Amino acid sequence: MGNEAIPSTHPRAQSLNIRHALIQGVKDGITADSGLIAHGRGEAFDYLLGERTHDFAEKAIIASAAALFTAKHPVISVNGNTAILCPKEMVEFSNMSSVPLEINLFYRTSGRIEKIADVLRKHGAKYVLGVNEEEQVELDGFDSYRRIVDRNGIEKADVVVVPLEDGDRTENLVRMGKTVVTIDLNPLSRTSIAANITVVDNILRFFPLLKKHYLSMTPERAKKILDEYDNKQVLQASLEAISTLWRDELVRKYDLFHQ
Ligand code: PTJ
Repeated sequence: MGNEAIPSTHPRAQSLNIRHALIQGVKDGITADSGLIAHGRGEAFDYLLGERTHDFAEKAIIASAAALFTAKHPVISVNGNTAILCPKEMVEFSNMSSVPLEINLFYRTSGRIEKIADVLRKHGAKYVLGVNEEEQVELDGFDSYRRIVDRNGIEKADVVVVPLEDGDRTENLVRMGKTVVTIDLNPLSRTSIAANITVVDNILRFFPLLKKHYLSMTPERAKKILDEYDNKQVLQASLEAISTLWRDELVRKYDLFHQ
């Protein structure tokens, strides 16, 4: 990720370079143009969260590792933003855990599916679903193109990871009895509230931590973690962090709010 206009010394160089990687993703037909707006919303929440993984997010990541570890048919849904933001780390996790990656798009076109599949394969992905039309089925109750899924992936999955979602799908998947893990920086989104496990963190920081916790999982530990996990508590903690973090930071940095 890099853009010649952005000096490496710029205090927000990394964040700006990520924007440019997504802009390039749109130019290359990988990311949806709306993906840039979705990213902007995510950036705003990340800013409010101090751009770091909080304890409540790590708790949710540990629960995600436990859910994937104990699942019979886990799957990770991939869209045009994740394909640009974290292809290396996502593929590394998928290959290591044998959890397949299924391309499932809101703004679905066959061209975008092929291009995203190319990105994943270039990074060495062994398990890519959602590309073979003969394996596609349509789920009931979904109005968007997200209804088109792979029979070996989302259709039969018991645990589905849905990063950067757009709403109705999570509610439907949960209604179907599937466990949904989402990664969404906005704890107030419909997806965040409907999911069984909500990781309020940047997808950029998610997969390395998921890998670490997955590697140290055991069946007994996974069961205990899932029995004790409370997603409402995680969402509450994230809202508290958003409302207190910046007040504290601003007081310290700029002496604001002091009379
Ligand atoms: O590639 P497609 O066609 O499947 O389309 C994908 C997008 C992202 C365009 C589509 O799913 C969409 O419109 O999503 P929304 O409704 O804008 O929701 C995206 C959510 O992801 C928002 O709640 C954002 O706050 C959040 N988000 C954005 N960037 C990140 C993020 N969460 C975690 N990490 C991020 N980097």
